[in-house]
Amino acid sequence: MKRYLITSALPYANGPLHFGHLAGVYLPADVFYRHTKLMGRKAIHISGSDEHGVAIMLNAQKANKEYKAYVDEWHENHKQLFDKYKVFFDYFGQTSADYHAEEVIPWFKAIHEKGLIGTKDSQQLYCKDCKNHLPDRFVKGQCYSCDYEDARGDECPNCGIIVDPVKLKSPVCQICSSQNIEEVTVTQYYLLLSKFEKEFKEYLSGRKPIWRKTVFPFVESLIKDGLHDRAISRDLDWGIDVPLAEAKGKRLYVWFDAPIGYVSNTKKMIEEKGLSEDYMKDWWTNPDSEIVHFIGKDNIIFHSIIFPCMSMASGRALPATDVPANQYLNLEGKQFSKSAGWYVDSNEAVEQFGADALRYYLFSILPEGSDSSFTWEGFQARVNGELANNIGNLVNRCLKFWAKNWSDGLPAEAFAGLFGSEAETKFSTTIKELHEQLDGKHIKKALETLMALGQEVNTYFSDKAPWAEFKTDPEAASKTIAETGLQILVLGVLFEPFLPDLSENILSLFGDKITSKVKEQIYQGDLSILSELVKDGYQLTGKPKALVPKIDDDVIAKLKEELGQKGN
Ligand code: B3M
Ligand code: ZN
Repeated sequence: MKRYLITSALPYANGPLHFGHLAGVYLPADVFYRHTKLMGRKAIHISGSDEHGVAIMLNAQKANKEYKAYVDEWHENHKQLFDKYKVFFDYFGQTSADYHAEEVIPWFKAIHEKGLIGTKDSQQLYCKDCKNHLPDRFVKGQCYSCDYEDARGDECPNCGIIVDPVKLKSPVCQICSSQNIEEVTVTQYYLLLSKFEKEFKEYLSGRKPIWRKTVFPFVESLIKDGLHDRAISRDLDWGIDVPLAEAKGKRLYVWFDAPIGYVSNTKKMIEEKGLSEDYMKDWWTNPDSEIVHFIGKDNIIFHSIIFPCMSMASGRALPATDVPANQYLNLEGKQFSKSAGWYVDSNEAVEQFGADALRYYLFSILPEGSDSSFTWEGFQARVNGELANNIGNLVNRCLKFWAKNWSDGLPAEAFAGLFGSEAETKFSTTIKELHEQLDGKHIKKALETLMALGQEVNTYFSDKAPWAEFKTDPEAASKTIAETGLQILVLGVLFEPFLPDLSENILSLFGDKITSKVKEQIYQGDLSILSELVKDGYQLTGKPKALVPKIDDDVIAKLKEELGQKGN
């Protein structure tokens, strides 16, 4: 049976996560994972903190903290944020932990033994004042391509080129701000991708039908003049040692060890849960595994070229099945930037509005095919106009009326009209459509499909007006409530991947007859379980309360004002 290895990009333990990270990676991965599990398939969701690299070293130094203490703090911070947004991981580990290095070493050795890692001399900048080598972000200067003043040693944020740091004009050391910089020759280890071109291209051609239109052609364009060797070592004092006796003092480049984190964290998960599985045989090298990497578009090269090559070359993992990379989410039209104050604290937001409202809005603007933008007004409009009006209200009106007028339960006959009805058929076909969309990772579309169904139920219910019906024909009203109520139960189940809290709140009103097995059966579209459930009538448990609070204008006005002030 197929099993799903779902991974989310390991966030750098280096600062707060904003809506862009959540919408670009973690929320879509969470929906896909929850959907896959509800379908009764075997799946795990793996991620963890990415804790090496120059950016982290610089920020830890600025914060006057030890590297390990610094990354541990952000690791905890991110874990708590994911909990609040109801993003579930089977394991969320750390790349600075020993178990991770223990997995990275055999990868390096296996690739090295195949002759696919070698040394090369290259030019590097060296700060004569603080006596540090200056790779990547340790140096800034003027871009040689677009003249932008603040280009980094790894990339130019203005024109987007991958920067060769020795070519930067007027380079400045980012550790001590000195300009007393010279060029020196250093030996580094390289991943010899140029020798692996044939194997990679063969693999890539098989991916064409599966990968997104925003991913596959981009990957093709990246390799149009062949695969290039890439340096995978650095002269730094934070990172995993290059595991060769002659490589004293060299550390692995962060992007070599980070993706192996998916594998090391799977191993650790199995160990901690005490499972009898083998992380390689059962998961990473199992031909039945679908390996799905959720990432943002800036990580495509690593997940669709470099890590697949590393995986195939080492024989320690199969290459990715799918790389559903998303585009960027902006904030009111401009890129999120903490330093420029153009930024919303995602932790404060979830404390204020809860996971349902934010998840709902973020899914509705998911940057799947193109960049999109978070706006406070959009948030209010979507939550109030769609989620609260069509779903929250419907559930509230119907189930309250049920609880009030049939507190001992509705009789079996009241439900009968739903079975074999058009509404039931509509549910069945929509559920199939939903499955297809979610299997294809079209999450935004899937939510639209589900909301359209909810809206139909809502319209039907409003048109029937059971509160008026009740006065003249209570039996007719009981049918309306029973049939709508059952549809709400199904909607509640279908909402689980998107809005797990809302789903749980709805289902809790239906009591403990809704076991996880019943839930799965309904989710999978087997509606025959419904007649079974109501065969002796059905009684609600608990009192329905407002599920989706509306967001007031003045709350939004205040948030917009705060944003304006921060951004100035
Ligand atoms: N930490 C990049 C990022 O957060 C990086 C992803 C690693 S995935 C192996 O954008
Ligand atoms: Zn310096």
